[in-house]
Amino acid sequence: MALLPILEYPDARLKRIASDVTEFTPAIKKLVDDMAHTMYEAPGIGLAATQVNVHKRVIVIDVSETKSDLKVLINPQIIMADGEIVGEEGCLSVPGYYDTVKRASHVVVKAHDASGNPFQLEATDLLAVCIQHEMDHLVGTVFVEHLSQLKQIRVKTRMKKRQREAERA
Ligand code: GNR
Ligand code: NI
Repeated sequence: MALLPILEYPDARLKRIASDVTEFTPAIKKLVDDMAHTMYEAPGIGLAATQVNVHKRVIVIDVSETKSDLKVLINPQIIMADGEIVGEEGCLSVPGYYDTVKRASHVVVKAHDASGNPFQLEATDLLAVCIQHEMDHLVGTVFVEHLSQLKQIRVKTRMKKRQREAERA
């Protein structure tokens, strides 16, 4: 299993739109394994393929306390969303920055697993938030893009400074 490098905002590659997975090949299974490993190692509660510069509609999520409930969502589609939840979010592509975002509090999503089997998942609270955060990545949206323009400029400035410092180190 490989640890995959995670793109950091405002990298232009985070804006790419992911394509549907059309064939459930061993390469897709390897991508899912590598993404799960990368998510657990980070550590994070979700990871979208876009974040590891693979522009396919693949998400891994594990919001369990014990990190023992991996969910793999390929070609996910939200078929129902209702309610509202305002919660603090973070993102592995925006390390060190957290802010509140408004999301649907209850979603039903249909997706395929790594073998191509279709399933539906009903989610509330943190899992619902995480699904929406990850699905945003697949269409090129990072959570900070839900914040005010002023905050987006501040986050960009902070991230660019961080990246310059990392280059010097
Ligand atoms: O690890 C993560 N934590 C998190 C917390 C609140 C809302 C969403 C998330 S997802 C994030 C990992 C990540 O960046 N996924 O894209
Ligand atoms: Ni994220």
